Amino acid sequence: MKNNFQKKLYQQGFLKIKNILSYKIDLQPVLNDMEFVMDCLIQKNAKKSDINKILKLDFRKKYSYISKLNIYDLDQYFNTRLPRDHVKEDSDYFATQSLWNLITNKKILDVVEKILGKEIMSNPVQNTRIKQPEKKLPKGSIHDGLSGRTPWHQDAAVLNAKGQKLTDMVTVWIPFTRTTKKNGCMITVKKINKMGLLNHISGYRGQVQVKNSELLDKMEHVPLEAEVGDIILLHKHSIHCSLPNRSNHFRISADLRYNVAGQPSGREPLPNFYVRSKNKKNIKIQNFKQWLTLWEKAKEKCIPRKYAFKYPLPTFKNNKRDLNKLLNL
Ligand SMILES: O=C(O)CCC(=O)C(=O)O
Repeated sequence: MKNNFQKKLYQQGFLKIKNILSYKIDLQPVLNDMEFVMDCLIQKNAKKSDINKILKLDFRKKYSYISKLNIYDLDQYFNTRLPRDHVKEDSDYFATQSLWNLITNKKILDVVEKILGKEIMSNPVQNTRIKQPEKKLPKGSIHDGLSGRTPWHQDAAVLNAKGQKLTDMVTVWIPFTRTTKKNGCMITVKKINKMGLLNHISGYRGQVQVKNSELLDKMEHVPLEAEVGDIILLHKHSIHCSLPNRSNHFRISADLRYNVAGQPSGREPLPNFYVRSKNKKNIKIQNFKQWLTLWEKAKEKCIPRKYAFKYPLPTFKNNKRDLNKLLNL
């Protein structure tokens, strides 16, 4: 039997929970840590004579400055997870105390519990995204989901084949800035999650993308706008993408995921650990340092194979689960 929360999420494909996080307590620490990373990058990469001046700039100006320095894979310094490909000893990622606090935030877990039940694991499909105004982006980044538009996809499709079949996962999308149609909120199509997992293909720079996604462009969209303090939940089969940031402001967000304990994470060997359980002994990862150790151990395992995760693409070998077939087109 589904509870009201589960029913609503399944009925629509998304749910907005208003005003549950505190900017000061829950969100600003993450932005402060991002700024710390920027300061480190400035110290390392800026012209010596500029460093003191640049360090005095605000968040937005510092980021704009470093984004022009041609730093290899810049988004990765601000992203919570290992890079998808080319995992190396010195691969960086944004695993900070503030993010650990967010992943294990009681207010978030209370909501997740209503969807997944009392046995919950943090799922390693996680991102933090800093999106500058699109007009400031280099051409190659406009269709890159970390810094620009995100293609139409379902979150279940970013798991490996086992995860796609067996994992009950929910996405918790968290804005650090007010997010609107103008600055690139996500959009979705109501109830489209009910179609189940669709066939995906490899899109721009290997990003996973619904096959025939141009059909979605023509459908009626729901903009997933949100205020700071709100969170948005996505059903694993919700089809969504994000709009371009056509504003003059930054759009910053995190997307965290959780799965029912005991099911595959869909991204082995990346960290997948209990964050809530009736049996306290299951909560083995209890602080930031232990979490970071999990990521470092995962990195060691990923270095020889060179990748952190791979998408099984195309998702299905035949075309029975292509969007156009299911829409009878
Ligand atoms: O924040 C975005 O632009 C995209 C997020 C997204 O697609 C996701 O969380 O699956």
